[in-house]
Amino acid sequence: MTSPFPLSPRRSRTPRSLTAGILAACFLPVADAHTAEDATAAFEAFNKTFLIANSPEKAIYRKTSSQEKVTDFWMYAEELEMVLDVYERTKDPAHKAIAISLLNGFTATYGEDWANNDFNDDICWASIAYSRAYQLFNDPAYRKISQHNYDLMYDRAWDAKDGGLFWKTSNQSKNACVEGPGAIAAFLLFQITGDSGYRDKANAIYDWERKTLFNPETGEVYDNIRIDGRLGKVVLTYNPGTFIGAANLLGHPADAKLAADYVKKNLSKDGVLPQYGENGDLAGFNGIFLRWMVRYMKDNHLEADYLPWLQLNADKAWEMRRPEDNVSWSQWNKPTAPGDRHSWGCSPTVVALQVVPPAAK
Ligand code: 7K2
Repeated sequence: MTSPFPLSPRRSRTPRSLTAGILAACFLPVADAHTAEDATAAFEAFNKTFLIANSPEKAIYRKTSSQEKVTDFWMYAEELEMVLDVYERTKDPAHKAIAISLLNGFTATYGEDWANNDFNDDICWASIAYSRAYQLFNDPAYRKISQHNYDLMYDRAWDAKDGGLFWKTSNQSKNACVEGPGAIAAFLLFQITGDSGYRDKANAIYDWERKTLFNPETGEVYDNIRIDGRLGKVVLTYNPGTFIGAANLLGHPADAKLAADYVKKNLSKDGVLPQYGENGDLAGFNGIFLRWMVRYMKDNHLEADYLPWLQLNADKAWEMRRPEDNVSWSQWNKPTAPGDRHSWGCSPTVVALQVVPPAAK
């Protein structure tokens, strides 16, 4: 694919011996390096394809590029996080305005009280998004929404006898997708309210997840445990992602390293994160992984260990975009197909380009 920025250096033009040396050193395939301009272009392309503005103050993301239907609750919550990633990078008032209109669209669609959503993880994801929105924009309404819904989730989800948050209100399993986000959401609430009770909750949830769903021998973060004690042992990238995020926030960098190294060495193929299909929950998992992985890397100054690998993923994500509209899906080993696309499946590319620092020129 021809680069829209012909002046930017293309690694594929480096002399063969040097390329071979780089390859031998990192065992990673080579892709064109992404730039800050690409990161903005990716966001603009996503909005052109998936954003529907009802008014200047209210917008939503649609589920697919061919339908008006709004994207599902938890996918929308994570797409809000994607937009906050954009604003954190650019601090551009125009991006702030887009974020606020989409936050308005979220509450217009799903309300300010989420008690009728049976998925405890959904409430954690959205609580994280609203706490982050408060941290960035200082509007107390966002803090209130986050706190109110986290509290009602926690009251129904925490197992006072055995520990852990139940995934759904039917209380049949405890899943990493609620534990990691539940710990992160509690810690953010501690940061924005000053109430140390939230820090205690974050620690208790994290400790339970580490004891129950984490394998310190291998670094695996398992998906879930059912009430009959059976473990669902699949490792899906968003779970190590939020485990790493919580471990980093709560002061357990050695745990974060084990989980990160497992994803790097055992889940990536030729360095590229798993090729989750675009249709369904898994489609956006690599964006969640990258958000928390990069934060951990930066906070602990581990660029030498992880940055080339993470840049490879961001670069591949962008390289696989469709030249006609710059939209890129979730499978970074093959070019984005023409036709109808899912917004959730196209969000990890946008996240990757925001959070992964571009290679220095
Ligand atoms: O089984 C859980 C989880 O443990 C697993 O990792 C994923 C992916 O699937 C569910 S969680 C995904 C969602 C299902 N639809 C509605 C969403 O709100 C919900 O959280 O296999």
